[in-house]
Amino acid sequence: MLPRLSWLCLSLLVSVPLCASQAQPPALPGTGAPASKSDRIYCGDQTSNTVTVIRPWDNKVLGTIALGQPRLSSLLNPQYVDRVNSHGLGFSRDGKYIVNLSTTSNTVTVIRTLDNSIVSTTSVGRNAHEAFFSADNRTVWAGTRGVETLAIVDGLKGGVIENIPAPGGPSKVVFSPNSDLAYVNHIRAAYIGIYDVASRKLLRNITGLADTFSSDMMIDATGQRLWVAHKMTGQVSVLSLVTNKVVGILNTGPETNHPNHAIINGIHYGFVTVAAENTTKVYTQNDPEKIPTLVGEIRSSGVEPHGLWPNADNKRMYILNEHSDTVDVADLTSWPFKIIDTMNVGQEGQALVYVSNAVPSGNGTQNLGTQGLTGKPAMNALINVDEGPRETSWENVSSTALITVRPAAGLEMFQIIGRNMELNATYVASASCLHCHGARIPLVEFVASTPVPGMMGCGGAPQTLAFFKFDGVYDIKSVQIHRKQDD
Ligand SMILES: *[C@@H]1O[C@H](CO)[C@@H](O)[C@H](O)[C@H]1NC(C)=O
Ligand SMILES: *[C@@H]1O[C@H](CO)[C@@H](O)[C@H](O)[C@H]1NC(C)=O
Ligand SMILES: *[C@@H]1O[C@H](CO)[C@@H](O)[C@H](O)[C@H]1NC(C)=O
Ligand SMILES: *[C@@H]1O[C@H](CO)[C@@H](O)[C@H](O)[C@H]1NC(C)=O
Ligand SMILES: *[C@@H]1O[C@H](CO)[C@@H](O)[C@H](O)[C@H]1NC(C)=O
Ligand SMILES: *[C@@H]1O[C@H](CO)[C@@H](O)[C@H](O)[C@H]1NC(C)=O
Ligand SMILES: CC(=O)N[C@H]1CO[C@H](CO)[C@@H](O)[C@@H]1O
Repeated sequence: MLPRLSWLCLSLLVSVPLCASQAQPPALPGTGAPASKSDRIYCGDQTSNTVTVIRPWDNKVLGTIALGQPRLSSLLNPQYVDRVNSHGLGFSRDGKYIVNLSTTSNTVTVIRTLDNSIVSTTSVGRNAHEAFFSADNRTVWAGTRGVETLAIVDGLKGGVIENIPAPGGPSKVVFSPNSDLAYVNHIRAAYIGIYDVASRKLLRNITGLADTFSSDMMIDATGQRLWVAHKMTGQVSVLSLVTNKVVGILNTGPETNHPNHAIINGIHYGFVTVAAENTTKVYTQNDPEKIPTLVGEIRSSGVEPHGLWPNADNKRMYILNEHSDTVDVADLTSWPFKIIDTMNVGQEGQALVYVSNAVPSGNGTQNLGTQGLTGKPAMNALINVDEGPRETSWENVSSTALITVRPAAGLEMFQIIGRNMELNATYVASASCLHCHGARIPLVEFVASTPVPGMMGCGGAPQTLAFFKFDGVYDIKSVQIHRKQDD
């Protein structure tokens, strides 16, 4: 019943301006409201454990919503009961609610956009990752990657309504424009499950994806295209939802994060953030049955672009730089698309969503604080790893590491993304101590235990973390990493 009502509204959107303010991006041209002071952008910031709230009208960061402590602070205390690792974000079609997923504490938090207050908090299965509201603006479908089920949550009252089977570690849910169908990707199985929303039954699968691991994906405003990202292999499976088939595979690049869509001057554009290249690749795909064409890229102002979302009139794309703690604003009104502004946001942003008309009255600054807005940009350095004599056949591929340092809990969080190393070998990071006549101090030891797909014997270390006093003690430029030779 309700999905039909919303479909009716959607189908009338083109001609009935009354509904227009409700069309959320990515929106069909003419259906989304022009950018206004009521619009908001939300970013899920993992390390500061916050949601940053931005007013895109003047690109002003209004503040952050914090329900828990930043990473490390008191999370390891036996009495800590708040949420950990603010990560995925979704919203309701009426723009009244956003839903926030905490991957570590397995929680789904629903927030009222008008005043940033918490509506409900629900504990779900392991590793709640990304969720969306169905068209009733109430029921939340949440991908819980650690288990074999999807959690259907009552977003207003809180509580799990049902756990429905979704073998393979469901990661994200997106709905068709009329909300009759839900599409689900997984991190341990190479298929998209298509569910009937009303009966919550799996109708069919689309198989033939490029890889078993897919964390993120995005449907376009027409509901005809679904781009499924594969971070581990640096690819995107391009699906047609008209024929329910894989149309082709794009080799987008290492650490491919999120896709999104925009329709500009009648042309369908697909965007994909490619983190290791600090870029967002831009494709055109007018025919959903044909493989997209690469037309260019938007170079990030910062490091490791992750979540991205267009506004409702398809004139802007907002791109979150995970390792710089910034959001870039790209102008889509003239080619080539250019970055016209950059904002400092909370720490280690993952998802970003744009909600049209989120705050129809007042300025929506209630309940906001400043946790995570450190005023200190994260520092980054890309270094070559000293492998010594390599025994593998990958001596032609250079092994590198991205070092990121940002303040956390009175210390610094020292993060390493190790790439193209020797699988299962041990590495040591060290730096020269500024006050010890340059003595080199070992900082952290780690193992490159994540196999690089398609490169036998080659390993990565995607999330090495250590916490210690770095600022004022070491210079990031002095960091070195070498393979332990006795290993
Ligand atoms: C949900 O929000 C959409 C967009 O505003 C609206 O068209 C629809 O009627 C709402 N659904 C319900 C059940 O209120
Ligand atoms: C879809 O794939 C899943 C996982 O392999 C399987 O459990 C399920 O039976 C399949 N469903 C259909 C309708 O093909
Ligand atoms: C990404 O940004 C980092 C930090 O500025 C830089 O060191 C690195 O070279 C960049 N990578 C690419 C591929 O541009
Ligand atoms: C929002 O409104 C409140 C109350 O009127 C005011 O104190 C505050 O300065 C406003 N904030 C912004 C960012 O406009
Ligand atoms: C590196 O060497 C491997 C194994 O010999 C080969 O398959 C691969 O194509 C080479 N890669 C490059 C970039 O030269
Ligand atoms: C790497 O370590 C894992 C876990 O100990 C083991 O299962 C795997 O076989 C090892 N691979 C290689 C190439 O040594
Ligand atoms: C907006 C909001 O509620 N964000 C919360 C999302 O969940 C994380 C972890 O639970 C909280 O810290 C955020 O404040």
